[in-house]
Amino acid sequence: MNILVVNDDGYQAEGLGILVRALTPFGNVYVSAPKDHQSAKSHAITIRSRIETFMTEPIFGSTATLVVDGTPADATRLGLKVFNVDFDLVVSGINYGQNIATDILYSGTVAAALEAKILGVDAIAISAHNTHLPYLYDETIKLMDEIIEAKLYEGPGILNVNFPRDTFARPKGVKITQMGQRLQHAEFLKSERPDVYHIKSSIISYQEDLDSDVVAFDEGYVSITPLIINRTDFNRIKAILAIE
Ligand SMILES: [Mn+2]
Repeated sequence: MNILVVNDDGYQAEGLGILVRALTPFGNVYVSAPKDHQSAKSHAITIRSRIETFMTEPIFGSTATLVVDGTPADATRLGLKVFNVDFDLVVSGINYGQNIATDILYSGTVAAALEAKILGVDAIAISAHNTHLPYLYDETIKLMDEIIEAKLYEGPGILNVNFPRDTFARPKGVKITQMGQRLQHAEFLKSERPDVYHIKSSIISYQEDLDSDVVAFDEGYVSITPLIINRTDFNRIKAILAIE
């Protein structure tokens, strides 16, 4: 297999190294990653300025490594273009920090995977509460083995994978989940200047469905949520048409 690894934490991130090392048993692993930290940049793309890139010494046992002075989605676009390779799979991560519920909307990790799918390559996004978890390397190999063996990565959208809360010594298992409802509330912190703002995100919890990624995260399971690109609310189309 030819696998492209991308991320949003930057090419020097610990989680990227774990992912690359975990994927090398499955094929040739190429890396295209942002030069700097690009978390919460969502699906931003650079179209009004040029994007500088450089090839660096292949990192963490990869075949080749491209560093992109741009966003996560830029890194996906350039990785697929610059390496003269037919990629079978793009894997994004492993992100430092979970991407569950509405985190997904802000996530550069998820967007980098979605961008691959938009460009016609199957993709998986992987995130963890933190990337220092000792089991992360072993469990990622195990998980990727199951996903690749069963070709679970093939589909109309991407898979969004999250490792559970870091209070668990190991994941209890894997659950197929749906996106939860939990929200990030913008909290305005005190600032010395009235024209300077410091906005922090704080979590607003909901009564979640039992099969949500939030519940799996809190209860110690790896969650796999299939995500699609088309956001149309088909039920609402039907409801509106029924009124007319
Ligand atoms: Mn990140």
